[in-house]
Amino acid sequence: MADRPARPVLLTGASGALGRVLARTLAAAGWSLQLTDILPFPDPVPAGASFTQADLADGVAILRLAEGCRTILHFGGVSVERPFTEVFAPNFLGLYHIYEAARREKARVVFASSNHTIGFYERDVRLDHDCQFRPDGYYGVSKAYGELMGRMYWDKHGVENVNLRIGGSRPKVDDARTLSIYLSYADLVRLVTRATLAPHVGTLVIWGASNNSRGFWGKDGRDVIGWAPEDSADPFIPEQAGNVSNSPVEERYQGGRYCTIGYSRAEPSPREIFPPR
Ligand code: 15L
Repeated sequence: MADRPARPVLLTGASGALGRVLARTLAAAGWSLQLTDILPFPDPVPAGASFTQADLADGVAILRLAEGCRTILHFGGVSVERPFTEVFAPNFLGLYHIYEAARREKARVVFASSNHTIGFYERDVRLDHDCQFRPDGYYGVSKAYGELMGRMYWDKHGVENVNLRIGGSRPKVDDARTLSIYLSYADLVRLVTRATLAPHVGTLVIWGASNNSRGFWGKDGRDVIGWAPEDSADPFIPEQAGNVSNSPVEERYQGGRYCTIGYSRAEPSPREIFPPR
């Protein structure tokens, strides 16, 4: 199998933390990249790439940027919990623009979804990819909607998509929760590479986590793309296992701190109203 796509790849969110990692490493691997973000690109634009500043809410701009691309790596939009009115244009309207562009170009979408689609599951529950959504805020709802949009565009229009339910992809394991959700940058790059190059994917959900013994997540579509994580948060267990907050809500749920933002229940919720299968 080829180690790089035959056609250009559109990367949204190129100026964000994960976008910058992907831009640098995929360009170094010889990929032809069309980079975009609402913010300027903070690094020198790598060889083989071009950068265009654009707003995901501008559908015409997104259609133009996607012209000739056979893959859209959609890492753009709001990436943390924010009020609904701030999430709406980039993550709901923008996602629709991405899928319309993919439909027109017959492109595959690789979507940076999030663990916040299922953030209100307790931490001792092991989830498979077909569990029900339990988003922990408007951001999580926007990512669940993005996955559902992928389901619909595959069934209705044959637009392939791989939904990466990313845990915590950051340079360091910085607390106890991250021991369960950590995705190293190297595992992320290999995951995006496989999701792009695999010959047929249909519509898939894959947990974006390294090989963490304390992980929350089980079955998913990784075998279809031939990806397995190689790194692990485990070496950081002695250093980080005791690094917890003093919030019972944060420590109870997989989504951690996001669950506490705007939380207004007086009593803890009963366990497993929606038991996982
Ligand atoms: C996410 O989805 C965010 O994009 C990232 O910034 C982290 O907050 C991560 O989740 C997390 O759950 O730690």
